[in-house]
Amino acid sequence: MAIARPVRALGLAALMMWIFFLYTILKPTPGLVGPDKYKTFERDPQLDPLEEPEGKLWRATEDYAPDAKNPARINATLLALVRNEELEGMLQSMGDLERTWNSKFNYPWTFFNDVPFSEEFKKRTRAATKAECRYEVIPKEHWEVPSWINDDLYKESVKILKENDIQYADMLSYHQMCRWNSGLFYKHPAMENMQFYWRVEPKVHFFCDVDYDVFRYMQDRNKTYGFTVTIYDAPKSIPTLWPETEKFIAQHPEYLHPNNAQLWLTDKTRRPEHWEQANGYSTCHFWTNFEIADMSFWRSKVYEDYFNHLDRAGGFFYERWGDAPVHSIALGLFEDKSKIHWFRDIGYQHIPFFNCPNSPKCHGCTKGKFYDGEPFLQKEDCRPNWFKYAHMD
Ligand SMILES: Nc1nc2c(ncn2[C@@H]2O[C@H](COP(=O)(O)OP(=O)(O)O)[C@@H](O)[C@H]2O)c(=O)[nH]1
Ligand SMILES: [Mg+2]
Repeated sequence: MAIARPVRALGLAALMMWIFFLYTILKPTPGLVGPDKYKTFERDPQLDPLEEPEGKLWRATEDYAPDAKNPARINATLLALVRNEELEGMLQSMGDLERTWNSKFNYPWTFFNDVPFSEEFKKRTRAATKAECRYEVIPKEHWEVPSWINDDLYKESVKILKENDIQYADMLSYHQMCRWNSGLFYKHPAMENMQFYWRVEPKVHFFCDVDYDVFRYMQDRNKTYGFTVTIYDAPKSIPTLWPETEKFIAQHPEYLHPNNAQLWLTDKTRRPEHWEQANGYSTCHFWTNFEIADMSFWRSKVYEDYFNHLDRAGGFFYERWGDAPVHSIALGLFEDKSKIHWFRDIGYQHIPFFNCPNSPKCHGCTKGKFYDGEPFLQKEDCRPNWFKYAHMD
């Protein structure tokens, strides 16, 4: 018996709907396969075997010798703000970075201090590298508390910060350091001709052999900023940083980059209490004690205007705004997020956090380990959000 054409068509449509229905319920759940598993952080990507980045990499050759006639090095420096008293810690960091990377490429070291470096500091740091060392004093106008900061208000504010257990709140130099690292270091005359820097603190560790020129990597891939670790900030150190940022955006909506990472900055789901206390900012930030970056971004009009806005608002002193949330917010809003790179291959530790990739090139840290054991510290890790709202490259 022949089936009428409309009935056949209906039957076919019903079959297709069934197939679609079955596909919908049986298809793999997002977040459980492929790179999505990293977004939910079922699995730390550092547990997976690591390979070098793809594409052309610049290897150590004689053109990277300290005295090479036509050096392959680009305009870049290792940069450390450090006190004379921190010499031993600085030597520890230098030893690690020289062994794993810089002894192959010989980029210069630039040391900054708010007072002159001692002869001992100079002698012993010079002995720790074949590369050139420069010792720079920060000009007073870059370090001193700006004239518009009211001393009484500062003292009152410190009391509140201390009641809220904000570390270093009563240490004026800490506030000065955060401000300098946010918006002044790249204005030092010694940095005038420099484009890239790698920030190094005393007492940090580098674990993995890195066999390519990371500055050229940044330049060749058109990257602005490289990080290793992201964590949440203490929200009570920055209650008005996000509201001030919102005011700034309202004045300059044109500064927002079309491919920004605002959703990363404003995520409420993972740590809602932080978002509440920071008035709309997740507090997730690049941990800036490590940063490899192109200063062109800090020198841009957008960042200059943003930094000046924040500086005038006074939160570097009346609160304890750190250079980490300030840099991170600026990058997240005003830069193309594809220009921000996770250096997953640079094994790093600043107590208590690690970046320890699973690679035979890494020694002295536990492979795939990010934090120092305690569940509380694990909670501070916000890399999953970066992977979710941005990317893993
Ligand atoms: N020269 C100098 N360096 C400082 C001063 N305060 C902080 N630093 C440096 O700034 C960086 C951050 O300070 P640190 O005490 O490590 O802060 P933490 O990492 O937030 O605990 C380190 O490289 C310090 O050596 C200061 O008053 N003078
Ligand atoms: Mg430190």
